[in-house]
Amino acid sequence: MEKTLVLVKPDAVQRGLIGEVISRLERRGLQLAAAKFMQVSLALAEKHYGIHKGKPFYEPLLEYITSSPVMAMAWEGRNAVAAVRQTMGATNPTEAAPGTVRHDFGLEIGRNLTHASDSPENGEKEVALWFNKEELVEWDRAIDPWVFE
Ligand code: IDP
Ligand code: MG
Repeated sequence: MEKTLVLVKPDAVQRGLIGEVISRLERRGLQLAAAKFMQVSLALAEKHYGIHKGKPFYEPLLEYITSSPVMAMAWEGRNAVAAVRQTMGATNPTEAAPGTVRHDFGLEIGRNLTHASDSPENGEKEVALWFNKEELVEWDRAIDPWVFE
């Protein structure tokens, strides 16, 4: 099943929005595969955001993601990557669609509340970067026939 990494970033944790984000993904029908509340090390932040190295927002981004704990999660489901990106909204909260997390709770790109993998390949890679095999829970969910055709 397709997996995606979701981070409830430090701003959203500080603002008490962990439950809000989880609730939206749960209600949508996505299935939780792993979760941990953690302080992100600089080394992990650099690996996770390596693709942005050299960009003007890279250093502030590392500072942001390591500034306070995050809630890291792996979610799965058919088309989980696209579905979760849609629920989070566009990177810049003032461009995110109403009803998305970033629109509903954010105003600035540098405090945009969540991370979500941007492709199935990156979903696999990022879940593997943040979670080891024992942390990933495989379970059968009784409501699946009522979510997936
Ligand atoms: P994404 O999180 O929607 O995938 P990316 O382009 O991958 O967006 O950027 C990663 C993160 O870097 C964003 O979520 C945001 O926190 C931060 N970021 C991106 N562009 C800017 C910017 O122009 N200014 C400040 N922060 C930025
Ligand atoms: Mg990205």
